[in-house]
Amino acid sequence: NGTTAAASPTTFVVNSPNVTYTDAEIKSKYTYRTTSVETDASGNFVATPKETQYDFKVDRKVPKVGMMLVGWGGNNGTTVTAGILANRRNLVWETKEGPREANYYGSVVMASTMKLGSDAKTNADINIPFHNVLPMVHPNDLVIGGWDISKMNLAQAMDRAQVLEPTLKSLVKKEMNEMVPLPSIYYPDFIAANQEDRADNVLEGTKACNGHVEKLRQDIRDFKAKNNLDKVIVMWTANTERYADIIPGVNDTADNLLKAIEQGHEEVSPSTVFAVACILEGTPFINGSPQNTFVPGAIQLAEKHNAFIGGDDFKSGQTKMKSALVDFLINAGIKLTSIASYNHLGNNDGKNLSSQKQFRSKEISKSNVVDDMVEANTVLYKKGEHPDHCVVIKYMPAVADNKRALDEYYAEIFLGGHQTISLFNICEDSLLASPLIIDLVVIAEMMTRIQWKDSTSEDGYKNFHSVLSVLSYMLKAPLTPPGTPVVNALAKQRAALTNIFRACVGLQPESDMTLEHKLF
Ligand code: NAI
Ligand code: DG6
Repeated sequence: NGTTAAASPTTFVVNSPNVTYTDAEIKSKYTYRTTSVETDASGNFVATPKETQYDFKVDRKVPKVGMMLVGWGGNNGTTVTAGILANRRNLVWETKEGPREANYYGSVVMASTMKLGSDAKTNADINIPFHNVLPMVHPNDLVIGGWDISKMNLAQAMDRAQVLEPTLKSLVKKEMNEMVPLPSIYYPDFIAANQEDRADNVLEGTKACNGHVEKLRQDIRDFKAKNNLDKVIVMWTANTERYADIIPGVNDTADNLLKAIEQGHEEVSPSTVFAVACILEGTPFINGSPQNTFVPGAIQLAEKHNAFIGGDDFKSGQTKMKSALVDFLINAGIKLTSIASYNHLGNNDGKNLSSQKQFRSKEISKSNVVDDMVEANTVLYKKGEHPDHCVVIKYMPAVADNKRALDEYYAEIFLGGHQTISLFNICEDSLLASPLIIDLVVIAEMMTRIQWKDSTSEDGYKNFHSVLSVLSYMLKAPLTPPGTPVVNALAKQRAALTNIFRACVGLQPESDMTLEHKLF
């Protein structure tokens, strides 16, 4: 009857000859169906359905995972830490609106569901929590650590952030008092000069060097050993840096980048040094900020070492709305002609972004998010035609973490008419970013346990490509394997994620055809 079944069991098995389960693994045989298009002699397209057979293998053992945050003492770092502690302990706290309990709202992994299929008797949709599709780590079990150039313990840093309710803070304060960030690398030229007064926890040296790479690698190893971890994921949630210049011979290849670090070249940023340390250590590294951490040499180094990287820039509020709304407008055949995006915020991120070079990094990542959608609609847009798009960010200390984002979307509609849509989006920035940090860590870790092979080849199983573009949903400027397209449209990004996970258990992509409700 098409309605959603009331109660959905949270675990499932796939009953198919193409799927086998052992205690250690889930193996699936999967037919990937695409359409190959050629142009014939008269210039017409010829579309040919194509099938490729893949084998997927999922390691079922959920490891003990550490999450190390660069910028742990910042607003995101303290908020995600307090949030995980609150969830782990099922905390409830008083607010002026009544008691609130810990949750993972805003996390695709923890708070969204996926349609498994239709009830065999009633045809009602059966939905399961996304977290149950594959054997993923539970965020409550993450062991948290990290670095910061500020030596405040996490309880003081949480106060500095001004994000959480005092009642919640009092419940996690004792534990967070004991958490102190490791000293980090600080190359002042890469972040705003106005950040200098918090840099009291820094390693010696203001330029990249092998010593820094080795120290960060040792930090990861020590953290792993001390907490008896199987795996660590590192995430950059530190200040937005300026872009690094791409210089031939310096950061254009893996070897040149390593040489540039050894020689202390000034165009190697702290975030790139972290990335290199993680790659060499075989630790997945994700960049939550907009700068070009992954210079070509860093990507090549990751490929060489078969290490996982992902980025860039958490897609939390305004840009998430944009990548959904623009997709809707253009797919509805409405010709978007301009987007004016304005923000003001008063947290330390806003303070850092009040400096022109750091703002420029953010401006780039916030501006490119509509390109693929515009390019795909050749009916509305001529080749090279693009909507005007302007991004403004202002620092307004009084509003602290409660970022304001105002957007005007201006579009051309039927017969020369116009549609203007205005959005006013107010949200605590770090409460939106924290669940994304969790999703990025959980999904990146899951990807380290998925392997594939071409069923028709003699080659054995291998990893997904080093650049984890499957993380795109959570990121404003998704990094993709060199030479592959960037997908910004939010619905497509989610579909890629859910359908790849479905393929790993031998399920077809989620189809919204619902023929069972149309053909009878
Ligand atoms: P924040 O300024 O509160 O925290 C950043 C922390 O990084 C600070 O504690 C700072 O001391 C530390 N830091 C700076 N350089 C460092 C280094 N080299 N090593 C270690 N620590 C270092 O900023 P917030 O709000 O936590 O945001 C963090 C990053 O995430 C920013 O780049 C921001 O643009 C980005 N972001 C935030 C989003 C959000 O919704 N909150 C969304 C998208 C991106
Ligand atoms: C002002 O835009 C500050 C930024 O750090 C953003 O708040 C952050 O990048 C989130 O951006 P968005 O566009 O996803 O809300």
